[in-house]
Amino acid sequence: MKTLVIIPTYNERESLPVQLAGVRKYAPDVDVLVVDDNSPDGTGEWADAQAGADAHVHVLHRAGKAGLGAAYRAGFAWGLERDYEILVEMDADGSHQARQLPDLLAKAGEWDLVIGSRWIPGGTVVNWPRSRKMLSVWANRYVRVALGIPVKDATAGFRAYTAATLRAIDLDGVDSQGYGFQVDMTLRAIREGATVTEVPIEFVERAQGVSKMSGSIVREAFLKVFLWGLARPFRRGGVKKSRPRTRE
Ligand SMILES: Nc1nc2c(ncn2[C@@H]2O[C@H](COP(=O)(O)OP(=O)(O)O)[C@@H](O)[C@H]2O)c(=O)[nH]1
Ligand SMILES: [Mg+2]
Repeated sequence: MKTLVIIPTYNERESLPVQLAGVRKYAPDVDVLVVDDNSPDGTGEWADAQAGADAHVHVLHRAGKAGLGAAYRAGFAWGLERDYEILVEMDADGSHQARQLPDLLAKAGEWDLVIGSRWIPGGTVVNWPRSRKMLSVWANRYVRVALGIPVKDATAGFRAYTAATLRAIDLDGVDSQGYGFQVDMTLRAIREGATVTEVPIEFVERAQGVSKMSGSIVREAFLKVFLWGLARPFRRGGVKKSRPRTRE
């Protein structure tokens, strides 16, 4: 299937070369779209040079840092316009390992949404202190209970959507960022009747560069999940008949 891996970047000049080489190695047939928010460190220019030398590589330049969610929305629109059938989200920093991309792609299409999961058997996180692991585990339990969805790692950002699923979602209406964006997209996909599966991944904390996630992004996610959870009993007609199916 015609597949696009979307990699959002902001100051990933050290990480992106490794990640891009990995994707080209482990999934040589897929195309890559780097969505760069005018990184001051020259990530966008570096990506342009790669695109000039490799027809599988594309770059979408945006004016300035507008957040992860906005970058993905623009990347999805770019890919849908060009009739990609599978659209993959992947970080630039090496946390999502290119060698595990084929595991996601193997189930993409068969399932509407495939999530690379840290919190199912076989999934793991490398180089996180216990406190950060606990935050993610409990945040995901909270999401599951508050929203009533069966996904074990709804905040995960390594995932593959079918184009049909993304077309069914009102992408312009998704205004969340960061972890909230991932949960928001998961919930919207399930409400559209998408089938969801999780495949175990080994998530590796970045070795180069710095995280762009902030306390305000975490707080946004917690607040939104709380509000979506409150709104649940009042929702009318939004949930499709077909139940989401998950398996591990
Ligand atoms: N284009 C774009 N990419 C971003 C933005 N914020 C984060 N990213 C990218 O999103 C990915 C995940 O961000 P990261 O800082 O590693 O988040 P963390 O893994 O949760 O600490 C990386 O590839 C970042 O470069 C943004 O505002 N714009
Ligand atoms: Mg990261």
